Amino acid sequence: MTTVTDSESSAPVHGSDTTPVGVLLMAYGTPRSPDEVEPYFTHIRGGRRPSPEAVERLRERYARVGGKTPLLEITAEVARKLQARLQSAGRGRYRVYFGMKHWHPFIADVVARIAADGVRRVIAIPLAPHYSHISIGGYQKAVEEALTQSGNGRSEVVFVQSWHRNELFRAMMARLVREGLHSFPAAQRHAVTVVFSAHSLPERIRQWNDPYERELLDSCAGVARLAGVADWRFAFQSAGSTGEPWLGPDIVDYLEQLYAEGRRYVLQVPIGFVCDHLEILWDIDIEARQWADELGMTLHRTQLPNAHDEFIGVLASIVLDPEPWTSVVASSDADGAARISHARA
Ligand code: FEC
Repeated sequence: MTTVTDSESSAPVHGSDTTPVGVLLMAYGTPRSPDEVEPYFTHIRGGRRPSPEAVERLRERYARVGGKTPLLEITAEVARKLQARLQSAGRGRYRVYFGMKHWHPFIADVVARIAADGVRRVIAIPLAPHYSHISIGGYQKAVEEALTQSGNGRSEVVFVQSWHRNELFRAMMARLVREGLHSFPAAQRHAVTVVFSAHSLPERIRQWNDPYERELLDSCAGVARLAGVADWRFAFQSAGSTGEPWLGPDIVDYLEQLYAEGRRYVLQVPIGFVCDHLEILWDIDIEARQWADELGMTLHRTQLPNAHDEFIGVLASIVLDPEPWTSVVASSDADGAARISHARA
């Protein structure tokens, strides 16, 4: 059961349009127990089984962050709170669901459930603010495939692709940066270097002129301006080991560079993520922090939006006006077999 709607969530509260609209929040997915690590990892790798050593290393990382990560619970809470927010704003026709790209509840199962609930219009929102063909394109593909397979007749999915320019998102991130700066003692604050970070991707994305890096830099510049931070940097994190080059610099190497520049205090702002999970709790809180400690530097990071009310407000604003963030609409025809996708201007 993946919906968090209640029996009243499709009740019209005002206006004449009573047609239910589904909101599908999509996140990466996380194993719920050590046994699930191997099949989860295999799914991430597109079905190729990882070596037993690689599985063991990954299991160990989950063990070190407490056995599992809170990604699933946080996403469920975000969905619950968004449902309540829309309901209390008189938008009872929205029904909020959530699905995952790489683990249960899979997007395909949730799309089938939405169709079974009789919901024919869906706004699909990846819980990652910047577009890249590999990551956001993967969410989109999962939705489109599910739509084709569900065979539940005519339906339309508005796919929100990239929402980092949402003003409420930027204001929230700026607040988190300011709070992060205040986590340093006043005497150190002026010497803190703000380093934004996002998940690395294979360098080959540059060959197809992927907007990922441009969007990230635009996003960081906008948030830094709002936060009043003039000197900021950007580094990638969490690169995979797939035998091909990944985008850099990696944050761990970048700390060495900052050290060489005489910097000793760093505030990391993982702007590419919206909740606590392995790439935060392991990659930053354990790995990067340990490296900073060894160098004799102090590394703090900003809090993640998680299920904070302000983030719920960001998502609600996207749901109520998805057009600026949308470029793809996918629809299945009456017999549910075909789908059409087209780019919006
Ligand atoms: O808390 C958790 O259990 C889940 C943490 C998690 C998030 C996440 C987000 C993103 N990833 C992105 C791209 C890639 C590419 C590969 C890749 C591999 C992994 C592995 C784990 C993992 N990712 Fe992830 N990612 C999370 C976890 N990711 C575990 C496998 C072990 C490893 O490489 O560390 C490489 C795939 C391959 O091998 O072929 C590419 C991107 C995001 C941010 C957008 C999003 O959240 O969807 C991009 C959270």
